[in-house]
Amino acid sequence: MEDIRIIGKNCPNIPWQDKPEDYRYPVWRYSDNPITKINHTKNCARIFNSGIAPYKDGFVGIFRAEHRNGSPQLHIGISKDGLNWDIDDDYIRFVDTEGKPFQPQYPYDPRLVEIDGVYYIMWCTHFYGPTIGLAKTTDFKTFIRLENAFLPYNRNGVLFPRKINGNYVMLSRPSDTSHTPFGDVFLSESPDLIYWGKHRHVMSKGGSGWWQCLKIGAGPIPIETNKGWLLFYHGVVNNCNCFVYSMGAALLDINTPSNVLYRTDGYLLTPELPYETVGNVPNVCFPCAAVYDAQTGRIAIYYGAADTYIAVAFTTVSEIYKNLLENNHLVNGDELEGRA
Ligand code: BMA
Repeated sequence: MEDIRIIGKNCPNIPWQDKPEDYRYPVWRYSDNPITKINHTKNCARIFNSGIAPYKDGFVGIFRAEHRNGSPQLHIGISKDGLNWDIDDDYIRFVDTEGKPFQPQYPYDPRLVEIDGVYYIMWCTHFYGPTIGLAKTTDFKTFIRLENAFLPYNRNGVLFPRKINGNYVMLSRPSDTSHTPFGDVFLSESPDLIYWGKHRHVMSKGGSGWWQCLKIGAGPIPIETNKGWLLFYHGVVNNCNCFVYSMGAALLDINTPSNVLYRTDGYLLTPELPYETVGNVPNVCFPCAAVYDAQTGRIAIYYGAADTYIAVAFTTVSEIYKNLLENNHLVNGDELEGRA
């Protein structure tokens, strides 16, 4: 069997720790988690669910920071090692395509992707309810807000890192106004990041594992491999106390990414440690970013922990692929039902 490999850039300074020898699972945590603290800056009371990407000789982040009035804003941060972050105390000011100020209302859960030298930010924005906001920057100084991608209600908008068959492609999770108790992942295409169509269903909630029985949502930007797109996503179960957010992975067809090739059966990461189980919202692991090194196959995943901190977990593309092959959720091909 041919090995899986990442198709993309090398990142030799990727945050990394080897897997502990006695650890039996494919994703392991950074030993100094969490990497942000409560009241990280004067204005940023809690920083979690954030987009991070390699930039110049280090890393750049668009951080979801809740201010001391309880509302989120987006803040920029830079880091040499991807673990120690210098995060601006002031929030990002956006302009529209004509250069006039345009400030999104309570933006949250940003993702960050580079496509052909332009960095795009997707976040959950307010437009008569939650939907997907979009902006671009080339220098992390000027942030140009583009048209919202979708109608309300929607969350977890995640652009692929390149056009597929000539179009931009975005994953999203149609939802409702509040703490949505349902949700599947869909995909939409656009020639210009303005007009979206060719909507396709990608993955349903539920399946054989209770951990993802309520709703699911795309996480970090999909990683291109020679076997397909590697997607980390969150899955949610509602127990008698709360929603519990865990992380799984799927492999999507390279040319038709609405076609799910494999999907993990059990979760890869679930709240277990105090910074994940205790916080503003207990029991949340919410992955929003992953950086990789194509040469070694190393992947560092950034996830929001308990809506209070950012934490890091490590894996390799081979570990995840092996897990996907051995624990494939699609045993009965049930994802094929109802395909557009
Ligand atoms: C979701 C989003 C996330 C949050 C999660 C858990 O609906 O709002 O930002 O991390 O709930 O509270």
